[in-house]
Amino acid sequence: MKASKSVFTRSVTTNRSIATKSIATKLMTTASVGALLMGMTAVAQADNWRYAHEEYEGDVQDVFAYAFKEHIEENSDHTIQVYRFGELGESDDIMEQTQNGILQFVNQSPGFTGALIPEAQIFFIPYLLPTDEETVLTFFDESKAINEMFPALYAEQGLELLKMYPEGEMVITTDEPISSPEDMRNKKIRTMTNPLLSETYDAFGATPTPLPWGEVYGGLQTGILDGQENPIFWIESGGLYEVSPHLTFTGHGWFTTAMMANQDFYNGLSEDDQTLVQEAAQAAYDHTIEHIKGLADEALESIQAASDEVTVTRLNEEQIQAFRDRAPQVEEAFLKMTGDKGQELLEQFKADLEAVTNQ
Ligand code: 6CS
Repeated sequence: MKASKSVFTRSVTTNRSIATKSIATKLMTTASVGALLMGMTAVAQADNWRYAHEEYEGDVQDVFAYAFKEHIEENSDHTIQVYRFGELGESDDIMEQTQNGILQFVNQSPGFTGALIPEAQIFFIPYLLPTDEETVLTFFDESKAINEMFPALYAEQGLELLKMYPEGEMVITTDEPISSPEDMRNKKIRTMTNPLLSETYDAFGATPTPLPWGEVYGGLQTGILDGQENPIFWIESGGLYEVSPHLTFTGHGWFTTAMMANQDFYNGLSEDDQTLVQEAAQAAYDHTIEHIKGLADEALESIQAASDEVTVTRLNEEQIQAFRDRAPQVEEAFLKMTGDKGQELLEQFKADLEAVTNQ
């Protein structure tokens, strides 16, 4: 058992709790959340910081958030209140609350931020990142594109980017086994809500269907959707295998996420507190990277133990090539959407990848 799991208890979410969370999410508007939190501000101390993320108890973003909280609280008098998925709305809601200064910290994935910061869609160019975990982790640690160029892009939206990190390799789940772009024809595949991911699934031969997370389980259950993509730990945690049981490892990308602060809040901190926040983000990152090692294998074992219906297809090189052949058109679409800035980022991204691949 991983150290992180013994510290932060993990719970598997049931269908019913997902449905309940989804309904609660719909009922809770950004305005009502704002009013609720503003009310709390009146009684809360200035050093009680609010931090929302997109996942459930024990999931990767939750592990990061609690490690961040632990570091802040052990090294200062400040406290952190963590809000999980659904408590304050969908991913776009918590981003809006952070930009408005209602929340101090947020974890939002480029899958959603791509609509706000087009360059963040770079993670959805298929086959850009390798599948080898060690290489990917070194890339995130050392990449100039990640650690120097992205902070400037987030700053344009009033956000202080603190960390970007991978959560796991993307796996496609569908209602029947697939092994080629032809098998994807007419399949309505849910994507996170950024335009480039729609281009990817279009290129893969499917019908992309962008939706917020709260709609996914129900969509698969009712047949409105035929499939989706996510890392294995989330396919287990969200119970997606129950309603979308055929898993395909295509090797086309990683689920990446980002943790950030409202920039006005961050700039208003004392130098000591800025250092504390940076150190807490680094400690949370180190802890989370250890947590994700082996997580996918462990989650896949749990899925296979829980369901006889599940099939797992690992595409061979030739089958992967059929999908990889469709990547250039997505890269072109990325460049069209992002212009010179996107081009510069992509060039640096590729140079950084080459540097870690040749190590
Ligand atoms: O597919 C999604 O929308 C969700 N997937 C993960 C792994 N985290 C949060 C995100 O909302």
